[in-house]
Amino acid sequence: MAPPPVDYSLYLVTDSTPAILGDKDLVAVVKAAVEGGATIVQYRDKKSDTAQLVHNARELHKVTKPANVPLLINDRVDVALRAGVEGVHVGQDDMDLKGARELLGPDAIIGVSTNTEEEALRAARDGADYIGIGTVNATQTKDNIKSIIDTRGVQRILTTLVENKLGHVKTVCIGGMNAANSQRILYQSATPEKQLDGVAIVSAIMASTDARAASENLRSLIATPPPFA
Ligand code: TZP
Ligand code: MG
Repeated sequence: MAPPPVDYSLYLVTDSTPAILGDKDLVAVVKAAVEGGATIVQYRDKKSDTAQLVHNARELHKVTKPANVPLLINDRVDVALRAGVEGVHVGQDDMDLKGARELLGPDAIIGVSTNTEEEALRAARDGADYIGIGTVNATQTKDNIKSIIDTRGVQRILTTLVENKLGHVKTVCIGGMNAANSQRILYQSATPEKQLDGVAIVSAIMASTDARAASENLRSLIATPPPFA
């Protein structure tokens, strides 16, 4: 049986650094976010060693799996395999998509970070389930940002996918997304043929003192057209 369709609408990307997570507990914050309506979670952790990554991934999976929320691992296909989670998210400098697909199999969810039309086309052609499009707005959360592409850049990528008959690939945008801008950016980046499937968020959820309420609020904003639409 084919795996169920994935809901990308509120895509939580974790961050365990003190600047964002503070002294909160990673698993507790993700649990609250899932209760509040996060639809998919990416465990992103650039600091922990492999054993810790596998441990944390398993703990996070105990929270996401019963809620039918897919858990993906950033960068590390080996960790995804060991923890038995639903997929991975790879950047342009990580394991290539075809290699990840070979290791994880056809049902795994595989996403790729993209910043340009060329990167988006390549990821879609190579069989990405979704692409992360960014960086949309300036953000402190990520080092080495290539370029800020704004809603126009997102729209150019959506248009290019459709023009190349790759409109089936799912899309989320990332970078400085929050409750104040998500509705507008979803709306303004849309083309007549294709719109974003969701927003990917780190700090607006992970740094919040109430991840559940933040997620509930974002989920309802995302589901509602902006007042000026
Ligand atoms: N990729 C592009 S921007 C970004 C990543 C992982 C970080 C987004 O974090 P925030 O806090 O939602 O701006
Ligand atoms: Mg990466």
